[in-house]
Amino acid sequence: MMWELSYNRAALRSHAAHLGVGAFHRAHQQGYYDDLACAGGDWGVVGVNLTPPDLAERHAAQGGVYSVLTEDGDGATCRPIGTLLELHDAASAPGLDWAGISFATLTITEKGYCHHSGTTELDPDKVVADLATPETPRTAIGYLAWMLERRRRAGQGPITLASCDNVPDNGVLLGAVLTDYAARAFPELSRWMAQNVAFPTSMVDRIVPAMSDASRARLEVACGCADTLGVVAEPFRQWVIEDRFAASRPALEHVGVQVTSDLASYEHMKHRLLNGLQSAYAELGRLCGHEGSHGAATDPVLAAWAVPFLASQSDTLTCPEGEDLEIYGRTSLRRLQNPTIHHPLNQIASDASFKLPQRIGAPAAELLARGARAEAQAMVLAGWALQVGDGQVDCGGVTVSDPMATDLAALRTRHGGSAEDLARALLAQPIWPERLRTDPDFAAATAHWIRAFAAATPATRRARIEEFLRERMNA
Ligand code: CS2
Repeated sequence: MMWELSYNRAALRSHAAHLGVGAFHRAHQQGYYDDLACAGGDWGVVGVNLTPPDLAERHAAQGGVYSVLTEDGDGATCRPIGTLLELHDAASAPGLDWAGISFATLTITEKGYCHHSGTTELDPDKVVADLATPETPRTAIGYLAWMLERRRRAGQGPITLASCDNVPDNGVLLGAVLTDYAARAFPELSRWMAQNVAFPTSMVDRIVPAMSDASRARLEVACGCADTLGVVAEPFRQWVIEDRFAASRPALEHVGVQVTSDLASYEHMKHRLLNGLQSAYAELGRLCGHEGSHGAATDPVLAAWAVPFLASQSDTLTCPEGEDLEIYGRTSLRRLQNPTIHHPLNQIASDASFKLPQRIGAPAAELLARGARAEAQAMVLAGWALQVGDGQVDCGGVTVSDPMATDLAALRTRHGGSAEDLARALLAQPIWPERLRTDPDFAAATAHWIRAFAAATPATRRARIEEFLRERMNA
């Protein structure tokens, strides 16, 4: 079958680029570009993927068009997407000409920034190979620097690079690591960048689990043909971007993207409520025997636990314009309860050392600083302490991976005999905010929950969480 688009794909132009064409990008940003094309715009996207799987062949095989199936308990909608004009893998990407591109977005995951987690500092050890041969880069940071250097040498104009990953101040982080890398790789680039590159911060949101055989089968029934690029996602979507651009850009505000000068409040709300709850369920849910976020979010004990957790996370937030934190929290829980979205907890638990600092660590530190207890956050970090470095494959066939797994698992082995020592050793890691590293009461609360969860079965762990909820109600 041929996909039917309501616009002429041949009339689109490659003005935009995206680095990291995973399931998320295909289900999220591409939908906005496609909406623009449906409304008569001509912005198409050049996709670049530096890491496997190689998708260029699949993209070519189906003429560049694929489907997005959105589902929840109320029904399903399948739509074709035609705005991903080109797709380049690591082999062809370094030779790509970015001359016509004025706006580029990135979803390269939290660890893709080659930084020290919890900071905006480049970790030079992660770019050693790229710095040795900066014209054949392998990392996203090395790749962007090489594209900018070629742009500078060719006298081409300014460009906007918008990070869309779940890291705090993602535009600031991208600008900082890229400028540092550029200064080491190309003598004149960082000065040129200061005049010619804008790094808006942005917040993107849609739950898009990695595709499984089951979701691929549902997608293919819905779109009526084989589709190796298609994705299944929840219906909810949001994109908020800071009003900071260096060059021409798509009129995203015409298709529901919020362009604002107050990005931080949206970003914190999303990281701490939606992502915070996902990560909390990744740790506590696995301890209670769940494999996916739907199972955890519909477990009555864990659903009830979300209420005090979200309330304490909300206490650290400034409500963004047009939002309501209570409704946002309730909606977040409902989104995780979507029966059609099978999001393995092991997928969410992956790279926790790059996710938990902003999702759990920062709000916990802020609560402690104002004299509150942060007990729900200590429970999550206790769950992390007990499972970090496990790499078990029993949850939905997905393995947990984390760049710090080996070091953290070694700490776990060394301090496994004492909950206090383990809590102190893990909380002393530089990924956490200062306050968390030094607060004896938080370490004691974390140790308490490590003990409570350690020698227990999923059922008794649930019972301990239930007890915690009862005590809170009676307090
Ligand atoms: C998830 C996110 O795996 C994870 O880290 O928490 O991918 C989450 O589903 C998205 O941020 C939702 O927008």
